Amino acid sequence: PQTIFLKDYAEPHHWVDTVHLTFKLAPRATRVMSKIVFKPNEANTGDLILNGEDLTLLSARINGAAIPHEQTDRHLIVKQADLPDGPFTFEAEVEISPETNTALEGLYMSSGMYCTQCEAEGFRKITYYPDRPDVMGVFTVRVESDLPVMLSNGNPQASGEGWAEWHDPWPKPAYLFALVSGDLLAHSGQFTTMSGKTVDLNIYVRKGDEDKCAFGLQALIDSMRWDEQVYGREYDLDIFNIVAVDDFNMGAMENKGLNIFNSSCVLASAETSTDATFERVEGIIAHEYFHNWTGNRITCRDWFQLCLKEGLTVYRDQMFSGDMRSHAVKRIEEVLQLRARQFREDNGPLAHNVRPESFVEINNFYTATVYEKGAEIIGMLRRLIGDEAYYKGCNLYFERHDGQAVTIEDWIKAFEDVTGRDLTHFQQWYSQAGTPRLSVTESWADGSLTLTFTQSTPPTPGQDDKRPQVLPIMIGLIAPDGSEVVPNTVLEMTESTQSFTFDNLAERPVTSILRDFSAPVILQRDIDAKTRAFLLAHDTDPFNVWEMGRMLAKDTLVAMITEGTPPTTDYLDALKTMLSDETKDPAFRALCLALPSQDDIAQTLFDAGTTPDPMAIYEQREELRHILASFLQDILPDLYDKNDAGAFKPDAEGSGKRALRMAVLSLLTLNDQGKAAQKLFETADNMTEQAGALMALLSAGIGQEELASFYAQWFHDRLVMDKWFMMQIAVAAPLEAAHIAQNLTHHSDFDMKNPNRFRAVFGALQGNHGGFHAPDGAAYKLLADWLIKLDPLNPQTTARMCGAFETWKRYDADRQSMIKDQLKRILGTPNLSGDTTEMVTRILG
Ligand code: HT7
Ligand code: ZN
Repeated sequence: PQTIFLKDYAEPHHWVDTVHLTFKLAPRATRVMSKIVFKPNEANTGDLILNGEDLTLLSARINGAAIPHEQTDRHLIVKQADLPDGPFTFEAEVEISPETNTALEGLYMSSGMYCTQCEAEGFRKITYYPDRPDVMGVFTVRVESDLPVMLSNGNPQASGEGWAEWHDPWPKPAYLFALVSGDLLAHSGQFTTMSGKTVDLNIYVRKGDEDKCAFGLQALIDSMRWDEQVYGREYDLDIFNIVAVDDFNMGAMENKGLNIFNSSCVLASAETSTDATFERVEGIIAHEYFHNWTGNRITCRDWFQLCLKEGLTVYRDQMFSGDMRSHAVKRIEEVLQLRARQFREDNGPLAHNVRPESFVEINNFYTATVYEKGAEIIGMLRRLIGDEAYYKGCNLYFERHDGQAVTIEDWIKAFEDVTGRDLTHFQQWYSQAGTPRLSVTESWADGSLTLTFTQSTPPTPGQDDKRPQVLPIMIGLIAPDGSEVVPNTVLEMTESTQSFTFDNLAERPVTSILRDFSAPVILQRDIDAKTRAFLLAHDTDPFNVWEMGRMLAKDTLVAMITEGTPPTTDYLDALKTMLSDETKDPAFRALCLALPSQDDIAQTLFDAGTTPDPMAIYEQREELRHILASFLQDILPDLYDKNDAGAFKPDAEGSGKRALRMAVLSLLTLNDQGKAAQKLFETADNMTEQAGALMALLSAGIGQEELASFYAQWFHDRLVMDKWFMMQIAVAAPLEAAHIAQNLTHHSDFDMKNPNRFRAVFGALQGNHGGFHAPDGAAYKLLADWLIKLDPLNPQTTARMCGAFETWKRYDADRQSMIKDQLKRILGTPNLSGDTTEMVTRILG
């Protein structure tokens, strides 16, 4: 496989005007007829280069005549000398086999339906085409099928028995092409846009799933309205279709007018879905819808610019979810996720720039860094320039680049133009990997407080020397009486070391630093117990209140693990006070009660220069759970009763109460031998509580009967069964996890070809830190065995799951050597895919 470099970008030799495609669908012999009008690119003339993989070419003509052409396993090339002058029409007929396409890229079949996934480079598995995002064409598609529903992008144009035609007036790159055909039912609605146009909305699902669409449809309507109200962006077709597909490598795909969703990210009902699922569905529907402007109308010039659409769209979906629910709670959840996924990536062998400079397989760069750090960059930009300039800049970007394929430079330029600022230094966030460490000291004299910040970023693979980043550090100052003397203030740090002074202060205030997590850094602050307790009680920034509690919990666990010190009353009392404070949102209190994950503790220990012992981490975290259960025993039953949300509604209020109730139940179960959890398991009318009760029981080492009855109740529902597989592995004791996972791979409902099921088992195994790092190395071996089996079928999912091994350098010599052995075994597998080869090679370093 070849490495592709950003610096080598060159425009294509040919642009596309129009594309006509006809699909005669058949499981093993689909015919695809294409008619493409090309025009030469006068700025870069040359051969006609078309991508194509796994295609059987039946015919190729230019302007109606057969043409001399070269064909390799990846291209069809027509020499410039053999091309007519000026525009020409290329026609081809190819045959493909969707039924045997297990990679789920291109045209494939899932549960009897035809569907496509073309991002990033899947269109080349459908027909010969310049499959690159800067080539945009107007598509007309005819589908011929035995199945009743036939969909493609854009607006429906005509249809008859066994055929349908679609026309998409908006020029688009091939990665946004989509086609679906199946025996599907639609859950339908309408939306009237800000200019009064009516848009038909449909969510297409398999029979039996039609009662799980209402929430998704409402989320779509809310997203459409929000994008009009907040960004002024209106939808631009007569119809917006969503299709739920069971076999899908990622969450969803924003194809123009025809979003395709992993069914786990669109279907939701109270009985079968947890609050977390409802929240995810709402967020992903919004994300894919928002791509219509940030990604589709304005797309990426090349795949190195992926963060241009993904970082911005994640930022937009985060803002939306904050507006729909609670900004404070959402921000804490975002940071938890960022630290768990992106910091982990940024501090290991897979660290890369938000805009990478090279790749072998672009699918390996749909990462937390591109998505989540990409979103953090947008948040920082907004904080630095202010809300008004942010929206002005966005509007300028939309106006200036509508219909274009652009770069990060184009995005930044819009903000330079509206603010008059030079954002060159800020733009370095896209080209420097690694998480900055930020430390701070304070000095106080004569009514002046000086904060001195120092930043440094550790080396990452291929980038030894790091420069200071531009950091918006939001702070607040609080007087000893608890009043805020300096409200939210953004300090703009650009140097390695920089001081900021606040004058005319009557008394020395307490500083609240990095409010709302205003920059994606690791804050290293020596903070004494008194200051921390003060901030816990008085900080007006909810993120920092949570953060103080988090630090207390982490320090407590680290001291238990490394020194055998029992928890201090500081921590226990603070937690009790917080939990009992009914002025605080239950969702927020639930987040305060949740202990840091084992993986988080392992990284914290490693950062502090200690080799983490996964067994000690597991045992001490369990010990702390027992200590909390006992210390809080007088308030737990009451908290449990008071947070009964009543009839299920998947809104912020109900889900917040249930989150607190389930977190409480998990501790309560350690005190009452599972009585409350068993009762709830039997009586719950919603999955949040049923699964919450089951998890509480399993986490306490009981609940096998309930696990069996859960199976008996839900074996027919594939999404609930994913939970059944996942839960028992996720909470298994370290020495049992690999064994349980292995047994489950023999279960008749285990299907390695279904990415959701594969992830339910092996995602849960790698997420069970103690179990994955059990001393015998059984989990390492089991995962490697299955990655080797999956790779020939589905390289994309295999490569992604290799990330389980990315933290190997944290651990002791024995574990390092066991992991390396498995990685080398994977790498030594004959015919290993390029995707997996690239990932394993990078992880090994
Ligand atoms: N833009 C979509 C990315 C995506 C994808 C990428 C590679 C392989 C399969 C895929 N399915 C979807 C999803 C998104 O970010 O909106
Ligand atoms: Zn996206």
